[in-house]
Amino acid sequence: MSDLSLSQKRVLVAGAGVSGIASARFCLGAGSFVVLADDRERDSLSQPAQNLEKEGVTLVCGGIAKAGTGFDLCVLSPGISIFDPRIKALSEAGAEVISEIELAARFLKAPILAITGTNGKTTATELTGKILKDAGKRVFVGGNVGTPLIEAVGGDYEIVVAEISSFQLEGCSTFRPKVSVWLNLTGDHLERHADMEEYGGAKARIFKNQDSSDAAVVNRDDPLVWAYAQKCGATLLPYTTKGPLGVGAWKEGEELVVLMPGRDGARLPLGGLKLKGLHNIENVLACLLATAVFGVPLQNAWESACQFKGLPHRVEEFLVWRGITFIDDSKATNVDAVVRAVQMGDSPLILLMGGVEKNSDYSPIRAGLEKRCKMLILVGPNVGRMESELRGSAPIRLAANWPEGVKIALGEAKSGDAVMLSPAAASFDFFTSYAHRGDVFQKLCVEETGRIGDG
Ligand code: UMA
Repeated sequence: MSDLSLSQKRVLVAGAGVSGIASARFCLGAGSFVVLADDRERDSLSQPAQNLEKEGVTLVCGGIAKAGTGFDLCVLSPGISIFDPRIKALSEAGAEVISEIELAARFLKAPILAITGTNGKTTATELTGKILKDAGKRVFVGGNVGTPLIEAVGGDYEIVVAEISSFQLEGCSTFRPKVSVWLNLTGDHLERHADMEEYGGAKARIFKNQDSSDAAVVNRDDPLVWAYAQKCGATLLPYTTKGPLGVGAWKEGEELVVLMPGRDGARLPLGGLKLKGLHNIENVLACLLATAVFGVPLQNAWESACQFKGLPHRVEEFLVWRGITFIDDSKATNVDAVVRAVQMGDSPLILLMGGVEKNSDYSPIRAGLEKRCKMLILVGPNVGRMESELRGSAPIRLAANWPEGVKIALGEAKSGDAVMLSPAAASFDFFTSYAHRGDVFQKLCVEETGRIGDG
């Protein structure tokens, strides 16, 4: 079923989260018979999911398999793997299985600027959206960043900027962004993807249908991304922080240089940038190239980039108390993100880690800890592997929960130190999301320091 008509089609939407709800509503509007299925029981589904029943969607709860297999199309939520045996059974029975991103891409009229990578993709997506909006373009910003991409269909947009995860790319077949951006590739989500090859292969689908009339913005400094880029049919726009390239964007001393093919280049003084860290310079280089493809003058893009303060819960300094700086990096749900956050400063560090482990190799964090970490506090019940793999790189204390972790940190911290949450794990042990974890951490720090006082 690859024609565009959804009318009278039997559609199963698997997963009733934000992606599934938006997909079900879209397919219903397009005239399909829609079944929305979820493994959870009805009572634990959100009200918007339950309300869809009144609009004509059939809700199947307590097991996706209960929906049966007689469908023309299955729209998969990102949280469900395309390799799930129940999903395989659907395709064996004749259904075409696609992700919500693929569904949206089939109906979107505006060109797509798609951003993927293990880390930095939300920052790059938001910054790209800001640069384009500041330049007066009508822009939709969505995808993995939060608003389902399908909600862009039918809107009056000139450009659709989409953060795309490996989960979403798995279910893409005809998806073809005008501009793809691949920031980096390091170990993550290995609880879901069988190995790095499968994870990288899913991400590489961002290039699959691009040709030379499209552009691919790629990190020249990431050997895995660069290797995948060699098989990409799009016009490559590389960037690097390690010196000049013939074309693309790079850091040269205290300046960024951007040279688009066939156009005048620009030299941009780094001083004005509020975003900190080499990884953010990489993100900015990618955004400058991606937005230049859509004709945004480099000086204008640079002004927007300099105004951008970054996002909550990404190495966010939220409190200074008695000379101690408190940093919320709750978004660092994987090892590479923690490595980058630790590299960003040189003051003595008290680091709090912990959460739901993702079968990660923690050893890359060791070098940074050896350099500046005066105490590593591991929080929660799932930190066994972290403890054994990081032992010896810094003194370790264990905390049963986050209030206890914060108390231990405050007992240890002195003026000039930094206290940072950078967990290297998912948040679903105690929290609903990384943002929830970050909010709770900030509240605990503010309350506890307030209780102790400034004296
Ligand atoms: N479900 C099942 N069976 C399963 C798995 C899930 O029935 O085996 C059901 C759950 O019971 C739940 C629903 O599926 O009711 C949840 O679907 P989902 O996990 O796909 O989540 P959504 O709420 O639809 O949000 C998804 C993305 N979630 C994931 O990729 C896990 C959101 O990214 C995204 O913002 C949203 O679509 C809109 O595009 C979140 C994320 O954590 C932020 N992404 C990962 C990351 O950034 O690391 C990839």
